[in-house]
Amino acid sequence: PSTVSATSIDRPGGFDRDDWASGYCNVEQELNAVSLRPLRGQIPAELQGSHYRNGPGRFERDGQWVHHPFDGDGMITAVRFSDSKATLSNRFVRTKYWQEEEKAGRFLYRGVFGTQKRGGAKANAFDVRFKNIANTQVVQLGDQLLALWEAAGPHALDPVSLETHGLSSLNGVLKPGEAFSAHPRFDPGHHGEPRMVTFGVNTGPTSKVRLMEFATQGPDAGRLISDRTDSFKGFAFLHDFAITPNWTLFLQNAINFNPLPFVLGQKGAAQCLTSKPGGQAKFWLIPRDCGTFAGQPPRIFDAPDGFVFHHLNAWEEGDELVLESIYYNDYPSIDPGEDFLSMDFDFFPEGRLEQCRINLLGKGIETKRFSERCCEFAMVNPRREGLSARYAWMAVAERETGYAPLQAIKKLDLSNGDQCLWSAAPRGFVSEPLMVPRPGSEAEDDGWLLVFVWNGERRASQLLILNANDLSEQAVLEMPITIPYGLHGSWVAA
Ligand code: 3ON
Ligand code: FE
Repeated sequence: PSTVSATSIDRPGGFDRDDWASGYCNVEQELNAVSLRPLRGQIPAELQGSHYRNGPGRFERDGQWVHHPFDGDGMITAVRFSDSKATLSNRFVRTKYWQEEEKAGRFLYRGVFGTQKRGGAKANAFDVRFKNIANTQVVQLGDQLLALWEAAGPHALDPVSLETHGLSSLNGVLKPGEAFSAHPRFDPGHHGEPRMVTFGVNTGPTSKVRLMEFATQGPDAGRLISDRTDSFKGFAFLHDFAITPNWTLFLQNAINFNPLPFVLGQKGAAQCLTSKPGGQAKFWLIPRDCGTFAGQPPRIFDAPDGFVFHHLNAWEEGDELVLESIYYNDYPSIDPGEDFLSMDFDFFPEGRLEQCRINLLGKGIETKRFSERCCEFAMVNPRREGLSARYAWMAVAERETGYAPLQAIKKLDLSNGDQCLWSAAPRGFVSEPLMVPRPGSEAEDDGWLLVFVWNGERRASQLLILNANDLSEQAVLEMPITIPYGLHGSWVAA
């Protein structure tokens, strides 16, 4: 495979820890439709729509830092593009927890990833409430935006003002407190109309997966059109899944959940997840109601070793389902004694993209690793969701092996391994790239990538628009406020 660098890299693998750490900062201001002018380049006229992002916006209260960035309250960022102009709005999700803690000026709740109330284990013991901080993803469904956090229900927001309406049952679909995944997948129209396919998990010694499909267009938008629930043996941490026209694919990691340290106030719930030695990961394949296998029971197959948060894509090929995922050697946890800002990168597992062919006739699986380079947040052209795709875009480390912060964007040709890189190193750090196809385009790599970059030199957030085909820089917009490293984002075309 050949490597093309779109920019030169003066210090391969090198970065400054303070530059990196400065990207975790409280957001102090909320803006409403403030104009953004490009620092360089031009906003393409065909780029018309809204880019929504979610991610932690508050890391510290009263001098106490969250134990892990995933415990930060969700803040929504909206960048709207129209006629080569852009505006920025941002607003915290007014969860019940955010409102109470804002008033008190300090943390009142434990975070799932290890943030504790002050006062040690004693002050935290037996407080087993989950703080729904609505920080993981934001998507539009019907006339509402949904701020998602996978262990509880969605918060509905106004798409224009970003005001929080409150927790939503989605017109009675969800029971109070029911978990609703932060990783909906958008079926581009494999069965006619486009749909949002998503799930909720209720886990324990057995795990129940509720699969839901919602209409996303026309007067029906937001209506539940399919719903099934299946039970599986064992505990499951299912952060993400993948879809094809006929299947949904889940990977049950081989991990245990021992909640005792959580109950005793010693650890956050997510710190109680540990790899199951000698355990066997499983694929859970659940047929979609609109497909050929509707109504049939799930199929279960052995999965490769390793821990997976995110999948890239999946598709059907004869008797096989092919699933591409980012594998870690182990569940990456930050222990109670560790401070995330001074964590030792050398002991953190790196994520690597692998393709797994699952034979539906039970003839086994076949796995291939695309690259050793640490990656996260990968996606294909959204029109290829569920179909075999030639290209993937993802955030990667600057160095070619081992764990390191994400500083570059990679376009990977999945057919031959060719790659193209755009790098923000040594002083820049990237978030999840979002691929937006050019309206009416045919070519799979015709469009743009929207990437938030933390510029460590300027201590500023920038939104980068790259051309998706060659990762050449189209425009750089500097934000008037700092926007910390986020989690996931979405695109709503105008
Ligand atoms: O029984 C419970 C089931 C459950 C759903 C156990 C539990 C408390 C652990 C739980 C809750 C899980 C939650 C709330 C997960 C939230 C995950 C989250 C906010 C983000 C995950 C992101 C994953 C990755 C790989 C991000 C990587 C980011 C970078 C490399 C860049 O910094
Ligand atoms: Fe995720």
